[in-house]
This record gives sequence, C-alpha cells and structure tokens, in this order.
Amino acid sequence: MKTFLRGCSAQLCTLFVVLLATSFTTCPCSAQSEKFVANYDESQVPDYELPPILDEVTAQADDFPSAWDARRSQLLQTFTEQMFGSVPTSEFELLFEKVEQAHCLAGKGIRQQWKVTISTESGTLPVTLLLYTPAQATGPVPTFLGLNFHGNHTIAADPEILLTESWVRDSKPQSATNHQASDEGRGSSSSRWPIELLIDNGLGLATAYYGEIDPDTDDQFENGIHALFPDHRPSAEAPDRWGSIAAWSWGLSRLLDCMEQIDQVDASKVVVIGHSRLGKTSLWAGATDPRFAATISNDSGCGGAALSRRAFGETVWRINTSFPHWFCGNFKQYNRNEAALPIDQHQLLALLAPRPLYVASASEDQWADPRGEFLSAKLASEVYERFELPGLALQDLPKPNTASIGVVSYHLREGTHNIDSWDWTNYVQFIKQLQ
Ligand code: GTR
Repeated sequence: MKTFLRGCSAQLCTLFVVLLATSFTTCPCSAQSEKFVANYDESQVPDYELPPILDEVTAQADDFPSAWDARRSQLLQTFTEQMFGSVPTSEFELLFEKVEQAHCLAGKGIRQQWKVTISTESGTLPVTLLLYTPAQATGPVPTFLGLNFHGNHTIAADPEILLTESWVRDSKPQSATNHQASDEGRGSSSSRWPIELLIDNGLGLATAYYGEIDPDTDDQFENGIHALFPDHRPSAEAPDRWGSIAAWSWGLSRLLDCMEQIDQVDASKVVVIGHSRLGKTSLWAGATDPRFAATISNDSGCGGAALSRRAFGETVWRINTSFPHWFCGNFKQYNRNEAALPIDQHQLLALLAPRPLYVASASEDQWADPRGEFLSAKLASEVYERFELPGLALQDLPKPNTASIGVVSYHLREGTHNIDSWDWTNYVQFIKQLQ
C-alpha cells in the first residue's frame, strides 16, 4: 500500500493565467433542434487556411529542440484554454492498493487489479486498474494503457474481474440496465481487447473504466473527478476549466502513476491508446503527460486527429451540441466558426513529437473523416522531421487495409467505426520500436 502527494507546480500554474475574455456560450435550444446534415462530399469541403505548426522563430531556429520547447508550450496552452480546459492545480492524495493477482489464460498471463483512490478534502474517488502481463516475462514489459467504455468486466469473460459500481450507459450488448453493470455483460467487448495476442507478444495491457473517472453524461460536472475539485468546476464564469475529455486524460496520468509502482510494467514504455472519444482522450493524455512513451488514436475523428476546418462528417458545432461536457466552454465559440480557431488538430498531433504517434481510421467511418485524420498526421510529420526522425511515409490517403508503421504511423482499416484485431496487430508492430 503506497501513498503519494501531488501538488501544484509553478509551470502548470502559468497555464491558467491567461484567460480570454470570451463569453461561455451553450447552444441555444433553437440550435440544438436544428437539423444537422453532415458533409461527406470532398468537393464541398470549405477552403481553409491552417494555422502553422511552427512559428517563424521556430522554423528558422538552428537549435530546433529548444525552440520547439517554447513553441510547444504556447500551443499546449492554447489547446488547454480554448479546447480541452485546464486541470486543477490543488493538492490531492493517491492511494494504490493491489486487490487481486492471479495467473490467467492457462498460465500464460498474470492478471492484477489495483484500486487507485484519488482523495481531496472534498471526497474520494476509487478507480480500478485491470492489468495483464505475460507470466513468462523476465523483466518489466512495454504496456498499452487505454480506458474502456463499459466497465473492466466487459473486456474479458473472466468472472474474477471486478464489476464497476459506477454509473454505466444502458446498453443491450453489455447487458447494462438502470445504469448498472451486470455479470451478463462479462466479455461483451472482448473483440476490442485481444489480451492473448498482446501476452503472446510479450506485452502488457492495462485498462480502467472511463466512467469511474467521470461519468459520460452532461451532469454539470457534479460527479466523478470534478466533484473532488469544487473550486475548479467549469462554469459560465470559468469557461477554460476541464471538460470530461481533460478529466479522463488526467485520470490516465493517475493510472500511470500507479503503473510506475508495479514491477511487471516498464513505465518508461507505456503506450496510451484509445478508440473514438477515448482516442481524443489518448491524444490529449499523450500531449499533456510526456511520460507516455507513445500515443495511439483509433478513429478519434472530430476533436481528435481530424482537422476541424474541413468540417467533414462530425463538426465542432455538432460535437459541442451532442456532447456539451466533453470540451471546455471556450470551445463552443467555434461552433460553425472553425476558421476562427487559433489551433487545429495537426498541431495537437505535433505536441506528441518526438515520441511515436499512430493515427488510425476506418474506411466506412466517414463521420470521423479518415482523410482529415490522415492529413493531420502527415502535417504533424514536419516536427518529427525537424527532430531528424522520419515522418509519415505515405504521400496520400492509402487504400483500405494499408498500414504504414514507423515513428509516425497511419492506417486505414476496411470497415466501420471500431477497434478490432487488425488494428491491434498493427499496434503490436508499432510498440516494438520501443522494445
Ligand atoms: C460519436 C461522436 C464521435 C465519437 C463517438 C464515440 O457519437 O460523435 O465524436 O466520439 O461517438 O466515442 O463512439
């Protein structure tokens, strides 16, 4: 059992000084009921001019890494204030308790469950980390860390996995009713979590249920991690404070804090991964926490890897209207106004450099704009190249079922919005560059 205290750091505090005097605009009812017609026609993509990743000083700098440091902080600050929202800087306490360890997968794997308890003066929040590592490993292993959508028990049909007691979304395939998880849901999402493939490749897998960090509902930030920091609750007067994506990302960092204490995990080789809204989350976690050795965004789309200015498929207005709690209040001023954004998503991907980055799309997932995701990764390559690392090798959006794996990776899987074994087979190749 171990306790760690974390506090406010001076660098972090400076992030919160600049508050833009913009009004917090929630979508008026008339806008919410407006019918949204997504554009899926490339010829209808508006003309747009992207903000540059490198400013003039950085572009011309002889000492690129140190010039990039300054430019990167600037970009990170703008993404924080205008899109994801700031995290609190007040103290909290962390308690890590191993609640279970056993062999699994016919002796090939070791399963561990850890209770990560976050506490402040306002309360405590337990989050359960589920970890699989290969039993045969002779030392700590590189490990994927990704949040799951429906509870740890849904990732494998294993009766020992603890059922979450948090709010869950009602869902038939996951046998969740009245916002409660049930035994019948065990293993219902196992196709998305190929534990054995990872174990057989000498890799670890760690996950936690995202709703334990913050339930994914527009609840005015009254529960989950937001409730532990009442002085940092987002409001009309504080439109730059953390939305749910920033909260989930912050939670990923706390899970990494715990993983740093676990002997079987090589904490210097933890790859943060996420699908869809959790792909947006993994990108922000990788950007804000440099301890993540690499980042994977699977079908992250709008607010993730896709360029907002293309307004192809899901748009800023649509995402802010359907999910008003995901981003900070300031982001709503860009509804139907992408051209005014001081940032775009290629810059978010660049924040991950020089650490390896993987952007993945699916051919039938037009809502997430595969071309916009590809272009973003291609453009972010500029920074990797300045670090004398290879950028994305592809010149154009590839044919379905093509993967280009390197420091900057991209693939287009044939099929719909999902994460499956083909995606994971590529991620296994990708993580090998860390080994
Ligand atoms: C959709 C949303 C997407 C994506 C997806 C998901 O409804 O529009 O941005 O995040 O949900 O997370 O499954």
